[in-house]
Amino acid sequence: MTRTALRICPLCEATCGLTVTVDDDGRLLTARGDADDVFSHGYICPKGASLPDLDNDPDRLQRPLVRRDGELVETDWSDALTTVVERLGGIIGEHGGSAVGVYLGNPTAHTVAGALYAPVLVKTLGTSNLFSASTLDQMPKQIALGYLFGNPYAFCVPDLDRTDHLVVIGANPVVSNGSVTTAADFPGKLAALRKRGGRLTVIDPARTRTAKLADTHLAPRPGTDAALLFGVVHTLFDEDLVAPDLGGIARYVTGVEVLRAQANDFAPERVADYCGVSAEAIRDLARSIAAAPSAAVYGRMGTTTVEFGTVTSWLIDAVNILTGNLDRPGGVMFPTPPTAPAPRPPRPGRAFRTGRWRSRVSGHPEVAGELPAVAIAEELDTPGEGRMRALITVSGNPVLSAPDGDRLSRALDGAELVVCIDPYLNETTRHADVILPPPPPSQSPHFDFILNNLAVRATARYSPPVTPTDSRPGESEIIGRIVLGLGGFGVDSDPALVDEQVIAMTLAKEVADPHSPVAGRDVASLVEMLPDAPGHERRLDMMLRLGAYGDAFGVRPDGLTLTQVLAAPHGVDLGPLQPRLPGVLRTESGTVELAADDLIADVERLRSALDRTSDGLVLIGRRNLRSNNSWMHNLTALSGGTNRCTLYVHPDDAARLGLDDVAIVRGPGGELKVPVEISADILPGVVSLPHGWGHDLAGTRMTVAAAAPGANVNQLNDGTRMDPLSGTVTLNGLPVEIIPA
Ligand SMILES: Nc1nc2c(c(=O)[nH]1)N[C@H]1C(S)=C(S)[C@@H](COP(=O)(O)OP(=O)(O)OC[C@H]3O[C@@H](n4cnc5c(=O)[nH]c(N)nc54)[C@H](O)[C@@H]3O)O[C@H]1N2
Ligand SMILES: Nc1nc2c(c(=O)[nH]1)N[C@H]1C(S)=C(S)[C@@H](COP(=O)(O)OP(=O)(O)OC[C@H]3O[C@@H](n4cnc5c(=O)[nH]c(N)nc54)[C@H](O)[C@@H]3O)O[C@H]1N2
Ligand code: SF4
Ligand SMILES: [Mo]
Repeated sequence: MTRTALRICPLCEATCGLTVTVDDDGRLLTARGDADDVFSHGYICPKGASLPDLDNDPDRLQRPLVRRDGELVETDWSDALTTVVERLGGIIGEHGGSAVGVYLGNPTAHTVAGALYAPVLVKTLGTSNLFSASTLDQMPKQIALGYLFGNPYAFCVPDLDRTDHLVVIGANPVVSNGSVTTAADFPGKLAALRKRGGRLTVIDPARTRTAKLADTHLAPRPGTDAALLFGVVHTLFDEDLVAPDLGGIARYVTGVEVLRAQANDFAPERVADYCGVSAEAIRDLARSIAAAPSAAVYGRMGTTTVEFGTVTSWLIDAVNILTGNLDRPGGVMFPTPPTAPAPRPPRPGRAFRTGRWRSRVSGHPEVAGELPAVAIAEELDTPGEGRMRALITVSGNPVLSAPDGDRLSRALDGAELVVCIDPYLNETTRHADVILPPPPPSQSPHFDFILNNLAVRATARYSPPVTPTDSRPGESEIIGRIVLGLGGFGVDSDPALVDEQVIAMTLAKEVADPHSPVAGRDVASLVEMLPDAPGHERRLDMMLRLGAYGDAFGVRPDGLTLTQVLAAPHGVDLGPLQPRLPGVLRTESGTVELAADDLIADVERLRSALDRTSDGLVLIGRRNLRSNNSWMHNLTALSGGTNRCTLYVHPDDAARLGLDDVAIVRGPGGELKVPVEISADILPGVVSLPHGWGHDLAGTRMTVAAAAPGANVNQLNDGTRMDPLSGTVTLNGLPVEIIPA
């Protein structure tokens, strides 16, 4: 007998609704797109279709591992959690909370545990050493948002369903399925754009699958987009193309004249050589954005993990603002997720700042509460006062995903304690003293607390576990029990205590806020209205009820509650993006600050780069549809074919360098031997290698991945090049030398 169940796919930002079949033992058999899902309407990609393989992967850890006499051996949960809490307690007692670092990896953005419980763990530790994949990814965007809107989480996303001109810079959504913009079926949305007569422009040094769909494809030299975008800003002023009244929001915007003055030095004719794009093409780009009834400029990895990441991210939104496309349908808009607190009247905030503290060794400024991931190794391996002695990783594999994994490996071996919450014994977790494996997706609840904040359409969709968790704790419970243990309650106490504390604190704050939909009400009677359900469901119900669409605990009887969401297994549709200015603004001035001092100061660095002459090769990354960072190479169904770790080289470069099958690539951090794939789809002077490979390290248990290990591109990177405003390391645009092997 098989039954079917619905699941939101937890594997990428597209959050597709899937229909899975399950056998009597609770094993997933198949997965296909759920045609009735209100957000994804049946879309699925090869990774989603492989969810059963991932769920059933025999290499997935079933029980905790603890290091005894140098070996990782299986143990029971009580022992593993007690060991973690006792050893953490000892280190914190002796050296303080900051002696324990935390690294949050990519899947924390997808799991309930990552959204609701990881922050409680970080707070309980009281550590200033928080790291995440964000500083290998989108942090520059967040810092730019902080300066522009006063809130590094005020993401504005392209209104894909309504735009007339989409400009994609340094992103390949046909392969990645979109990022920092949650939209299921991105390829379908691009096709729909073309069908309604809209335009697609792609700016990318590689002729990617997305670029192949474009009306216009510009191929700049890697790392030069900030100058190119300044050329666009210059043109908008120069040719009088700035939208009258900025499309109706001019009263909320300050700094236009400062930006105009800055753009003076960046005429397209001045930046063309540096960018490798003609002045006329840059002017045409500006004209076509300004002329479109609506347009949205969207940037991703190729605009953030680069030398001028924050300035690039800022200028993307500057172009959106100047062309009247911020906060209007078809432009870029701020989503209203169902679990964010209901909008309040606009209020000025405090000036957005970074550097509220600094890293001990290199003095990197704190950014949005974090320190650069690239600093983990040096914080662990540099002796002295304030040294980080332990690291907890939650769903991360920084040995492969961050620069110089060899140094990080040594630093982890030298640490007093390494705890990994992770289902695999991989390149990072092999260094653990304790590995705490969460159950597979089918046994975990799913709600997109984080990604709904980036979604191009508002929905509320919840997947309870397909099968009840077997005897092992869920990931929320694992973290909850560590938190309780550190708080002196004992690791075997009921993790619901953590939830009840969060609920009590949240509601106390809400009832005291005169603008809250529950202002002045009694906390105890609100708590009583929450369902008799697991802690995360009680929190979800509370958040929905306090949210923009919520029932405000009975005040709006038609409003959203968890009961309503559970009654709609394909999801509740909450409609298209809505204008949110000025309510979202939290800058000190209460305006969109188009020319923050720190951004303007960094323009100087860009100016001095314009005259740089470089004729060397530069390395960029690429993604494959059947891969996901470092951890899906263990599934046979996704391996092989085009998903291989090869170096793309333009035929002219290959001929010049005398390359055939295999090349040696030398970067600032080391060298690698890699197979060559000659491709005219990459710009001459540019080569690309995917990341997340290098599965040949000793001590892992990922059998399929180890059979075709590939090479770790991040071993070429010494991590010293970074965007200083965001602490984000340069992953795209690394200088390399290549010789035949
Ligand atoms: N050169 C180069 N480097 C890059 C990039 C690049 O483009 N080029 N991309 C960067 C980007 S964008 C990112 S996001 C980072 C990713 O960096 P990381 O997040 O450090 O690495 P991932 O490969 O995503 O590893 C995810 C880990 O989570 C585990 N995991 C999977 N599911 C779960 C779960 O449900 N719970 C728990 N607890 N663990 C789980 C997996 O086993 C794996 O160990 O890599 C970055 N590194
Ligand atoms: N199939 C698959 N999907 C994924 C992932 C995966 O590993 N595989 N990873 C997920 C994660 S964690 C993320 S963050 C997203 C990333 O999502 P995307 O950013 O859409 O994915 P990338 O393939 O990294 O696209 C970056 C593009 O930037 C280009 N580029 C590089 N340097 C420059 C530059 O200097 N300027 C310009 N203009 N372009 C440049 C590259 O050629 C590449 O096409 O994808 C997510 N989805
Ligand atoms: S696009 Fe992303 S969310 Fe959708 S099925 Fe594929 S991996 Fe899952
Ligand atoms: Mo990412």
